[in-house]
Amino acid sequence: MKIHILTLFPGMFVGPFSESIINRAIDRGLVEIAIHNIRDYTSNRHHVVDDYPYGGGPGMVLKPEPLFAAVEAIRGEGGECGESEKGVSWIPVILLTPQGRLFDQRAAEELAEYEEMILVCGHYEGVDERVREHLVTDEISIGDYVLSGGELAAMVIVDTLVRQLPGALGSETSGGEDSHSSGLLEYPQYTRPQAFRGWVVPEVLLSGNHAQIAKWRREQSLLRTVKRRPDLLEKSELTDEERRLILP
Ligand code: 9D3
Repeated sequence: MKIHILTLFPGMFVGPFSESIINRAIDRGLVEIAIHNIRDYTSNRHHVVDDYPYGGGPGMVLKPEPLFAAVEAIRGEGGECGESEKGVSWIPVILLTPQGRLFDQRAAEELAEYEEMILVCGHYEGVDERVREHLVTDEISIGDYVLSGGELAAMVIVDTLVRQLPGALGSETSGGEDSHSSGLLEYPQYTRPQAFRGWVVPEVLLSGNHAQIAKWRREQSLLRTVKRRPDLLEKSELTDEERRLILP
C-alpha cells in the first residue's frame, strides 16, 4: 500500500511514523508513506499557499493551484498510466475535514482495499471549493471535535490502515480479533498478582474451566457494552439468551 499525505506541516509526521507498528510496517515494505509539503507545489515567487476569502470574512482559504499541482504530480509519477500490480489505477483523493463523513472501522476497512491513496490535510478556515468539486473524491472527519488541522486525522487513518495489512501486527494478534470486529466492547483483563492491595482476580479466571471463562467474558462484554455504548448493540448479533441477559 502507498499512502501520500499532502500537508503544510510535514514535520508533524516525523515522530509518529518512526515508532512502533507503523515504523515496523514501513521497514517490512508493507506500506510506503510519502509526505508532500504543499508549499513545494506553489509556483508563485513567495510560495504562498493561502489567500483571503472572496466575499470577505475571517481567516484564510487554501488556494487551489498547489493542491491540483501536487495531486497531478503524484498521479504522474506512478508509471505511464499509474497502473499498480493489483490492477487498481484509480487513486482516491481524500480531504480530511470536519465536514466529511465520519470515520469508523467500516470506513477503515473500505479504505484498506486501495493500493494507493492521497490524504489531503487542511489547516485553515477552509480550502477553495473547486478542490472539493474537481479534485477530491471523498471527504472524511474523524469525529465531532475540533482539531487544529487534518494532520492528526491523517495519522489516525494511516494507523487504522497499517494495522490491517497482513503481517503488520505481531504473529500473536490479528487485526480482525478486537472489540470492534465483534461489535462489542472488550471484557475485563487481569494478570498477576492474583491479589493486589486486597483486590482479587475473579475466581472464574483461575478455574481452568475454559467454557466457563468464555461465557464469563462474553457476559462481561455484553454488560459493559450496554452500560457504556448501547448504540453498538444495534449492529451486533446476539443470541436470545444474550438478549435476555441484558434486558432490564
Ligand atoms: C469555523 C468552523 N470550523 C469548523 C468546525 C472551522 C474549522 C475548524 C477546524 C476548520 C478546520 C478545522 C481543522 N480540522 C480539520 O482539518 C479536521 C478535523 C477536525 O477538526 N475534527 C475531526 N476530523 C477532522 S479531519 C480534519
